[in-house]
Amino acid sequence: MGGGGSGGGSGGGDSGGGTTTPGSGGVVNATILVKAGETFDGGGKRFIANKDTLGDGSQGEGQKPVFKLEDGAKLRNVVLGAPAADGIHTYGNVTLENIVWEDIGEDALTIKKSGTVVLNGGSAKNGDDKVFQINAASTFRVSNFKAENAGKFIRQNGGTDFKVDVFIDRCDISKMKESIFRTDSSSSSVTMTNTRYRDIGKELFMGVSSSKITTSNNTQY
Ligand code: ADA
Ligand code: CA
Ligand code: CA
Repeated sequence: MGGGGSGGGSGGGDSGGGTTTPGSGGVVNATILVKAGETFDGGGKRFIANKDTLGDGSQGEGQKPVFKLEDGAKLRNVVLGAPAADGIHTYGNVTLENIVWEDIGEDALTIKKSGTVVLNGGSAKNGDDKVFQINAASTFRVSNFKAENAGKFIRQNGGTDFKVDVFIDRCDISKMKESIFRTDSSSSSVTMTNTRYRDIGKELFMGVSSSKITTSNNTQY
């Protein structure tokens, strides 16, 4: 696959999200760019990175993303199979719906440029370190998402002091070796609501000022 713009697969289901249909989106040889304001609906198909051109999904930095989302882009109904290289990169205000990472690559998604990133629905598992990586001041809203077996669910890039506001709602987060959200920034905040969590190795929120933590109706199981 290469460069393919809007549209994507048209597999069944359509609006409503939450479902995936079998089928292959193919091996992605070049990052799929979803341009400003466009929507890419993967129709529940599985997209796999070409390990030679994008990356093998190891912990090597500098791998390329399978999807690059510009400001105003939307990505829906996508399964990322292994290898997932550097996953998904976002640049600005981006909406994602029903995204499944079957085996997290270097990381699953990176916020590369400031904006509000909204991810609703899907799952991610088996990462060596981060699930979500935040490299620019931003608001990140993740809901109805299940994450299992990684180092941390969300990491603001180490040593940075920009402000990130994280909202976690109706998620299921388990087997994180370190934490749910880790930051080195005293201005960053986290709000976690209606979420189930289990087996979080160190602290739920590492480095977050206590005055910047809001929690309600969460359950440890
Ligand atoms: C590590 C690395 C950063 C950046 C980040 C990422 O934290 O130190 O420079 O590459 O991973 O975006 O994956
Ligand atoms: Ca990394
Ligand atoms: Ca990365």
